[in-house]
Amino acid sequence: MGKALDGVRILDFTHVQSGPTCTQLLAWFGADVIKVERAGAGDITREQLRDIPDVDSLYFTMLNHNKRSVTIDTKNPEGKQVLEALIQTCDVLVENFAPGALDRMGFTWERIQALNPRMIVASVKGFGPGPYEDCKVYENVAQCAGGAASTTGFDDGPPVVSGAQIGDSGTGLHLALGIVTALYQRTSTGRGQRVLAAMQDGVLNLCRVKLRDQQRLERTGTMKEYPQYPNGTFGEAVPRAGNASGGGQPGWILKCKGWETDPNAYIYFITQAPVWAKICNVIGKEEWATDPDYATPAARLPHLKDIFAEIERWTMTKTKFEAMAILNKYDIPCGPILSMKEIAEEPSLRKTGTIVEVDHPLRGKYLTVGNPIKLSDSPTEVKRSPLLGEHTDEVMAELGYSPEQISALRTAGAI
Ligand code: CAO
Repeated sequence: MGKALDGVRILDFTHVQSGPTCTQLLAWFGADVIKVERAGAGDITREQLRDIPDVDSLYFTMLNHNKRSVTIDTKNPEGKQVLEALIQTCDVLVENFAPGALDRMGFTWERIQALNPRMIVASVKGFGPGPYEDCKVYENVAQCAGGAASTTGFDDGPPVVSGAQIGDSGTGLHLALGIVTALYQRTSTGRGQRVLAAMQDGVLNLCRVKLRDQQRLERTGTMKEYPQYPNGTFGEAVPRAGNASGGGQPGWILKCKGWETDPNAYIYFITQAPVWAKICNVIGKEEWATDPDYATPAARLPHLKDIFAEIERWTMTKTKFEAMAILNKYDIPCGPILSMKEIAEEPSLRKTGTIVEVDHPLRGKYLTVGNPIKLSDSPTEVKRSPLLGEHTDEVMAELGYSPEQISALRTAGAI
C-alpha cells in the first residue's frame, strides 16, 4: 500500500529531540527523510545517555526511525555545494539549530529561495520574535517559559516540570502540522514558505486552559474546582492545582490497594456529574445521591476534599485494575496510574503498533513508541534508525555524483 507522503523529500537538518520527532512523523507517513549530520560526530544524541558502549543510544534510535543518514560538512565549500544540490531536489528543509546558525552557514531564506522557490523551510526555535529570540532552549526551559511549570505541582511546593516532553516532542508535532499545511498550500500557490514553531508557543498552546483560568481568576477572584477552594487562598496568578482535573468534572488521584509499597498503586477518579448516583452506590454512600449538600455539582464543590477522601476509602480496598473494572461497569470515568514497565508490557499497545519492537544491527532488539497517529490508508512500518552516514553514497549517487567524485569529496572532508 502507498503512503500519504510518498514522493515528498525532506532535507532533515534536525538534532536532539524537537526537530527529529517532527521528521520521524513525516517519515512514518511516507516521506523520504534525509538526515544531514557532521561526519565523525553526527547528532549529539547518538552518544548521549548511552546504555551500550559505542552503540547509538536509545535517545537517538527512538527519535530517528525510517530516516536515511548522510554526512556533510556544511561549512566546507564543497560540502556546501552538496547541500545546495539537496536543497534543489527536496521539498522541505527542517531545522532546529540555535537561532542564526543556518544563516551563518550561508543558507539564508533568500539564498534557499533562489536555489528552490518551492522549498518549505521549517524551524523549531525556543522563542518567537521578541526579547528571547536569540536564546538557545531545551525542553524544560520551554516548559517553564510556556506556563506549564508554574501551573504544575502542588500549592505548597515549587513549580514542577512534566515527564511528558511537551516542549520538544510537542513542538515537533506542531511543526509537522505546519509542514503538511504548507505543502498543501503549495499545491495552489506553487511557492514554498517559512514555517516557525516556537517551543514557548507550543507549550502555551498545550496550556491554553490555564490562560482561560487566569482570566476567570481575574474576573471572579476564585476558582471553585481548584483545591485552594474553599479553605485556601488565591493570589494574582493561576496557582498549581495538584491533581485537580482542570475541566468541569472534578477529579483527583486516589490510593489503591498496595500503595504503601507500590509507588504507582493509584487511580485517577473523576466524579462526573451524570454518574454521581452510581458513584454513591459503588462506594456505599447512597444517601449522598439525594442529600442537598452532595446531590448537585455546585453543592459538591465545597466538599470535594471530603468526597475524595470517602471514595479513597473504597479505592484502597481494591487494586487499581480491580477498581478500574468495577467503575467502568458503571461508566464512571477513571484511569489507572500505569508505570512505564506496565505500559511496555501491555499486549494491546503492541497489537496496535503503539509500542513496537525494533531490531538494530548493533544494539539488537529494543522497544520504541510507534506512530501514535493511525491512518487507515497509510499504515506505519517502523524501521530502525540509520547508522551515521549509512546512506551517504546512496544519496550522493541519486544526486548524480560518480563514485570517483564521492571518494574525492570524502578525501577533502566535505562528506
Ligand atoms: N556541518 C558543519 N557544521 C554543522 C553541521 C554540519 N553538518 N550541523 C551543525 N553544524 C553547526 C552549526 O552550523 C552551528 O555552528 P555555529 O554555531 O558556528 O553557527 C553548530 O553546529 C552548533 O549548532 P547549535 O548551536 O544548534 O547546537 P548547540 O548544541 O550549541 O545547541 C540547542 C543545541 C538545542 C540548544 C540549539 O540548537 C537550539 O536552541 N535549537 C533551537 C531550539 C530547539 O530545538 N531546542 C530543543 C532541542 S531538544 O531539547
